[in-house]
Amino acid sequence: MKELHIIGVPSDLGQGRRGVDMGPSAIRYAGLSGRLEGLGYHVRDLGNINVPTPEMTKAADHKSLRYLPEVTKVCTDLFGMVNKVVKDGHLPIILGGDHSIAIGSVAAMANQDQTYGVIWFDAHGDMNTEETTPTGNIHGMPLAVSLGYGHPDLVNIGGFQPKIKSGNVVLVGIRSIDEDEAKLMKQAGVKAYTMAEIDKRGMAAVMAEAIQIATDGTDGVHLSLDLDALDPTFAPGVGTPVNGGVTYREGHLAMEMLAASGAVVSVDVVEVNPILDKQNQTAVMAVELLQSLFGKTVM
Ligand code: B3U
Ligand code: MN
Ligand code: MN
Repeated sequence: MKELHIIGVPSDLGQGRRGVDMGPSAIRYAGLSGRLEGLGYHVRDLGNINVPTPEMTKAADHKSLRYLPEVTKVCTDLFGMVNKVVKDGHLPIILGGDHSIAIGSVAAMANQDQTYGVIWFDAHGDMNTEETTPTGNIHGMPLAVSLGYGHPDLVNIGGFQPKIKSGNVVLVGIRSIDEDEAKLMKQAGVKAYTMAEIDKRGMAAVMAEAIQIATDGTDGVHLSLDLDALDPTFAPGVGTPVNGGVTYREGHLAMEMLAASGAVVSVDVVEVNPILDKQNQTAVMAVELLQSLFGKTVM
């Protein structure tokens, strides 16, 4: 069995609200390593990537790409670290931090001899660019960047682009898309399962298709799990909560189906903001979802 290697990225540079920088601590405090060891895995925690705090930097001098140099550096460092973990034969679990960090982790997975599909759990499309962003926050852009759209400093992390092909990329859980972002999603040809589709067809049917798309002709799947995909009832501690999300049971079903597929080779767990929580409940939810993802069953 592969070892699971945990990497924390305490970054809140990619979004507008403080607190997601505490995500890695919150998820560790919720017992991640012990829970995964309880499932029989060898777990190694590699600690955190060094991330500057917003107070250290000259803030928003780039209005439509806030903290561009800092985010680029963090993602480049993460690229190096994840790249090494995977080349050494281990499975990386990357704890955010805001979702901008996925620019680094997806880049590392794309840098391997194998090719991987991507399943992106999110309330949002994360398909904005410098031209379409309403906020300037880079956490609204990582999927676009991975597909080759966006600022060259971000798109070229790792020295090649695009990182992924739209034919093997799936969004699940979306319910908040900006107008021009939707245009790029269509243009790029990314398959997106909205909450309406999950309501109509059920999570099981949606996930079966999502896994099919992400594994078709690939050697595995990178799961990018934004906790805001879940309904705020179950995951209130996220930077930008949106009502009408994935339920506790649907979330676990999705993770169990991914576990059964045996396809997952790397995971991001992002946007956990414990400041907005009661008793660390969103990090606890994240850890429970990871238990299901790594094979926890009832019997
Ligand atoms: N689409 C908006 C809001 C947003 C994106 N991702 C999150 N929020 N978490 C934006 O800023 O790009
Ligand atoms: Mn996201
Ligand atoms: Mn989101």
